[in-house]
Amino acid sequence: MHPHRSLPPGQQLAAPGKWPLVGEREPATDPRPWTLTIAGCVSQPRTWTLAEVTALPAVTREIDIHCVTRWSLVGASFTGVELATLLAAVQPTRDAQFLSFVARSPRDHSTSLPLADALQLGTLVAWSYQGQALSVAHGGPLRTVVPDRYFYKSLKWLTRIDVLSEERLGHWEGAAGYHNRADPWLEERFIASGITRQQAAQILEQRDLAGKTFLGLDGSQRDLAGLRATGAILRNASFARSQLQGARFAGANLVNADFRGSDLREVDFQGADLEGARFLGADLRGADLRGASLFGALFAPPDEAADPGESSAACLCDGGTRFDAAARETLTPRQVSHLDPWLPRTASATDGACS
Ligand SMILES: Nc1nc2c(c(=O)[nH]1)N[C@H]1C(S)=C(S)[C@@H](COP(=O)(O)O)O[C@H]1N2
Ligand SMILES: [Mo]
Repeated sequence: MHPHRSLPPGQQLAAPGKWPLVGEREPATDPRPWTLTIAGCVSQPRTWTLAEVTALPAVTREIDIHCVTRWSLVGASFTGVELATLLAAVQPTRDAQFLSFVARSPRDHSTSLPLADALQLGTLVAWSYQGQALSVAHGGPLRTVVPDRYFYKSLKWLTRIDVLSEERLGHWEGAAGYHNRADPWLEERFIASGITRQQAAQILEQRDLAGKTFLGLDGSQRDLAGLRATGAILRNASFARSQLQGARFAGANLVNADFRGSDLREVDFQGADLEGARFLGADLRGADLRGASLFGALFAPPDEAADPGESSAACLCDGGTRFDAAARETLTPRQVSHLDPWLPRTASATDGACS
């Protein structure tokens, strides 16, 4: 087992008392009462009402949450029923190899796990967090919590578990390019990019990625000044030590992007998804990060940092670097203390003319 309360590599603690919201924000609107069904390769398919689920033998466990976008929440207390208890009631057949957890959500979100892993990890079907009913935004009335896997394996608004003989990849594991096993201790965040560095060079030559999708693109150590990448989907891209002055990344998905040591002067990051992005040693003078999502983003080395490969320099900002007041709420205390001079105090302080 892993030493209690240590953090997996590349993770930092979320701001104390803050549980970030990730992915879908609410379940599908559906007037029918909540039910949980387990079907597929089982001898006794079954549907439970919510009252029946919560009447099953409950356990309370402290579980560490590790989001792939580099924030962790340790010792979160969840109450629910063990997946093992539910599965014992339906009796998986000999063909049963995989589970697909399906949400009652706008996109019928799903995620998958090998049956053996789901059991061995102690997967919980939870309805309560720190002694309170799970909030709807965090997956209430019912969600799974899978210890020792990145949190995208923990499904909000669970309504069905399909027991399968063959694997059916979920939302993040399929086209989005997230690693299918997702072991945080092995940093299994993304599948390897299918794009070679040479292909990346060709793609970047035009300096126009606007609206395009390239996962794991290697744009490191390049002159990309003025790059157009508005609305592009560039998860896990590397732009380490690149020249990106004046680049346009408004509304882009830059989850876990690597901007270490890059020149980001005057870059437009407005409304971009920068969760888990790294800016150590980057030059952010004049950059605009208003409306960007910053959970897990790294601007200065975290306290926990002992990663020898990590540049130890904090990023550079100036009076022209712009953040929302919300950044103060989403970043960790260490990040806030470094960025303090450039973070607006409160929403009312930024539009003070109203008072
Ligand atoms: N139904 C549903 N479940 C989901 C997601 C989602 O988008 N929809 N996102 C996953 C991801 S990536 C994470 S990190 C966690 C976030 O849960 P939280 O919003 O309660 O922190 O839910 C996971 N389960
Ligand atoms: Mo996530």
